[in-house]
Amino acid sequence: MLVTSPLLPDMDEFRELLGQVWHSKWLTNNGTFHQRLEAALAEYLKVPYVSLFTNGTLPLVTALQALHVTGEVITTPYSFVATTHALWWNGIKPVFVDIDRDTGCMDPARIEAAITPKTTAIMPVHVYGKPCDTDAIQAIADRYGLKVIYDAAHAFGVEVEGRSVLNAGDISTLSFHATKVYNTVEGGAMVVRDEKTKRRIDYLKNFGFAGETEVVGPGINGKMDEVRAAYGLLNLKQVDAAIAARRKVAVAYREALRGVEGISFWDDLPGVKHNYSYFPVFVDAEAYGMARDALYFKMKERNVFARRYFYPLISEFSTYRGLESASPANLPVATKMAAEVICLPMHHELGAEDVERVIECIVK
Ligand code: T4K
Repeated sequence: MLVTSPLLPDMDEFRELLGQVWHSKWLTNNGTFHQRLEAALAEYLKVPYVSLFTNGTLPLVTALQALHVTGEVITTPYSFVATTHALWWNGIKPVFVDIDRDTGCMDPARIEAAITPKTTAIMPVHVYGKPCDTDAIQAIADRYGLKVIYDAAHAFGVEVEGRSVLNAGDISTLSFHATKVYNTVEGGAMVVRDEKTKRRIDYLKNFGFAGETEVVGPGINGKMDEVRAAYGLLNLKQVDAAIAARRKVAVAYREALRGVEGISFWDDLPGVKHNYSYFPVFVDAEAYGMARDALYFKMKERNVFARRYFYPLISEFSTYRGLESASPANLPVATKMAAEVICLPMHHELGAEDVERVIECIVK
């Protein structure tokens, strides 16, 4: 049993759309499926504008460029490595701050002390789809004149009090990788507030071309093709059902694991529409009587492939380890969480028997 399984569209329906792509002979560069998916996603996600990308890393790289972010950016070490790599690709120095134990997201109380005259932006992550404290982060950004770019790779469809979390900050980015709640095989998107920015992003993801002969900046090739946009349109029809199935799994895990000594997890937050993209549990080695890694390998022996997302911390990888802010003393909460976390299998196809098998590994 793997940690996740991709949501796949109906093969016949996909074949039908593929036929349309073949017939049109228009394969990429802002084709009709691309346009339709952008509009459909903006509506589904309750956001003003969506610009599709070929993966979830390039919108991060492009957002930083589009907002002219330079110098230093305050970010979290508790994420997938792409978050910090996007800064590196822009020649920006990452400054890591610690996270909040209750959400896994950047702790706003740690941000101000990390601001220097070189700081130009904050790049938090709604990790596991848990919303950051966006009000607190925005208040600091406003006070210091900083941009905010949310890596919302995990936050597809997440809402707080009926409003999309993707509307926070200046820009949010999404990943539609095969392992995500909603996927287009590989894919991603940027969520922007206004038409002018959307146009600029559309230029930048197409090498900077604004028309046949004008290039407005050093853009990149970040475009999504027609085949994946068509696939994405079909997956959008079934993503609600997939999220509902994931929720059932989360409820079953919580029911079975509540009260198991040394195992903790998060409950749903009031007022939040979650997407159940991951189900992290935390292993207190002493109280549980077994370290996280021992449990992870025990599960593996039983063919239950959980994952240690996000271990090691980004700040522990060789590229970033030398930074002052990467020291474990600066990141005690993140360091502890990375040592304790294990993400249990979580996807739309897991049945009661699968859940039972996972639980048996942990409880017995
Ligand atoms: N920001 C954040 C916060 C992110 O989490 C990510 C990506 C990004 C940015 C960048 O977005 P992208 O550029 O990737 O769109 C996976 C994904 O590759 C990555 O997209 C994701 N985050 C990260 C958290 O997880 P791996 O190395 O763990 O993937 P892999 O190949 O080990 O797959 C995990 C499990 O999924 C496998 O055990 C089996 C299953 N699987 C996987 C694939 C690819 C399938 O069943 N089918 C498949 O096709 O990184």
